[in-house]
Amino acid sequence: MVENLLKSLALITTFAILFAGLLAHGSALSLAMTKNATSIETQLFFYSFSIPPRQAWSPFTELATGSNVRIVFNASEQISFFCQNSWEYAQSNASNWLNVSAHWSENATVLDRNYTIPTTGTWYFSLVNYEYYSIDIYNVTLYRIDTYEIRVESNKQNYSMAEQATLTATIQNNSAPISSMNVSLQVTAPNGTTILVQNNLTDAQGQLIITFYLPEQYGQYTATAQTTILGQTIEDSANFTVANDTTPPITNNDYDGKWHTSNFTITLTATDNESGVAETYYRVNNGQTQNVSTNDQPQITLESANNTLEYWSVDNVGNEELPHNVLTGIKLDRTPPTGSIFIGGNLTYVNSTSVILTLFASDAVSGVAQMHFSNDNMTWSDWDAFNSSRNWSLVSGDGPKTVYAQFMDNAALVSDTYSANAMLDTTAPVIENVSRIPENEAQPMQGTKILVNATDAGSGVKNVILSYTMNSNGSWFDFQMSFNPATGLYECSVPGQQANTQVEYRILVYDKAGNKKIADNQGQYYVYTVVPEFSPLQTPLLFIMMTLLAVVFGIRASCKRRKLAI
Ligand SMILES: [Ca+2]
Ligand SMILES: [Ca+2]
Repeated sequence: MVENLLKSLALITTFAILFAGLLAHGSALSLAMTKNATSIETQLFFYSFSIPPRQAWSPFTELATGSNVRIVFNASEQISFFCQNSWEYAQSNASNWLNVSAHWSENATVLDRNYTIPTTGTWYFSLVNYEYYSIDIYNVTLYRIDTYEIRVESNKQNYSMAEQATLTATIQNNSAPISSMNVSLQVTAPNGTTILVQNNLTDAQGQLIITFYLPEQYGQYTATAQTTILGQTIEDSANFTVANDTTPPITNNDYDGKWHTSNFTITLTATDNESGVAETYYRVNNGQTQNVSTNDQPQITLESANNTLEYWSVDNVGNEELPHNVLTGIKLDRTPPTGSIFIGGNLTYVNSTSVILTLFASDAVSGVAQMHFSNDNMTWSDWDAFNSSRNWSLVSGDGPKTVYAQFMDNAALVSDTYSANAMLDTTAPVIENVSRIPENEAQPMQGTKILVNATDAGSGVKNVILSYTMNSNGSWFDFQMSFNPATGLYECSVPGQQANTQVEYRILVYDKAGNKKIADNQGQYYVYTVVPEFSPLQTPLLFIMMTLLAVVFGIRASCKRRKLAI
């Protein structure tokens, strides 16, 4: 009953407490644990009330991104159940609550939380009391936590004698912008004397930059920057050296001397034992001068057998490596070779599994180095030195054959696969039905037609030759037989011969793969003879007639001679 009454009372007693507690502004300091940073808490508001409101709001507070705030909530007595109480913070548009809240369920009298502001803006802090517990006193305090940090740097780690040096001191605060703050800069020389003391205000970014000339004294110098914030002194120091250095750096490269097949980096490594390396410079193929700090290590991107790299380093006091190093013959080839393959001189048919391959390949950058072959595009011969021809064995068995070739360049890039096709035909043609017209003897000067049926199932008949000789005199005449589509036979005529001539002939058939078949009547040749001009019975009669004619003409002649003599 009492609780409900209190809740009702609280519900209608929503406190508008904006700006309440503002008068409680103040500063609480906490000692920095580190030398170059300190945290300082500034109280932004304080509010105290005895009956918990439904909702309590803080005043507007401008906070930067990354600002740290701390909220401390005190109750006058320990309470066991505060889980419905919630602190939240929101941007100036209070309806746009961020999903950041601290629900308190601790059995304690103090809630102490730190938050980091996510976005720059004007912020409220609000207590929402859902349960309306009656506690004698609530105290709510909001602090901003300023973390100041100081840093000093020299523009170089190593200077040469009497060089101009630049020191930069920077103060940062992650909870509020820096306004001008006083910074003391001091430099101690190697012999312990103080050579510079400057007290100046920083700019709005918290920076103080001092440029001065170093004395002629080798060794290590120390720069110290110091500032005091609300009684807290923070400082930072940095060392730099004035080096006794007359020796330039030495720069080495890691190129392996080999062909590379993709763009690659040559790493330059420089050493300087005195003041240290300030920068390494280089020029690729006589191009623009570049440096490793800005442009990274040199890249070789031009396909060539002779890229060049000129490189050198400079140390921290300006000694330059002279003469510059020049690396030549840097090899890059990204392009595989191209080529072609032919079986024989581009044969369509072959009559043996042993063939000669004819090869062409080119590679513009590193050159063709090797080749290998395959009958099935899976199992490959060993790599051999490239040659324009090579003996090769096809897979046995008549039929279509393919030979595959690949070529490798000197950078070990392998070409596409090239191939050549040929028909393997190891089977000789077939000869049937050698015949002639007339079938038996020929008359003197009568031509004789020879006919033959020649076929080849593999590559086909290329040509059919009739070869004949007369009277076994050792001289053979060859005639190309022509195909007669009407009869399906090859035919050729032997010219007419003199009487009593004996003609021997044979037929040779070649297929397109070069296989030969001879039909020669089992080595006996085909034979026909030319009959005599007259029959044997007519011959004696002819002789008698000729003799009689001779006698008659002989008598008449002697008579004439006799008359002349008279
Ligand atoms: Ca040096
Ligand atoms: Ca190539």
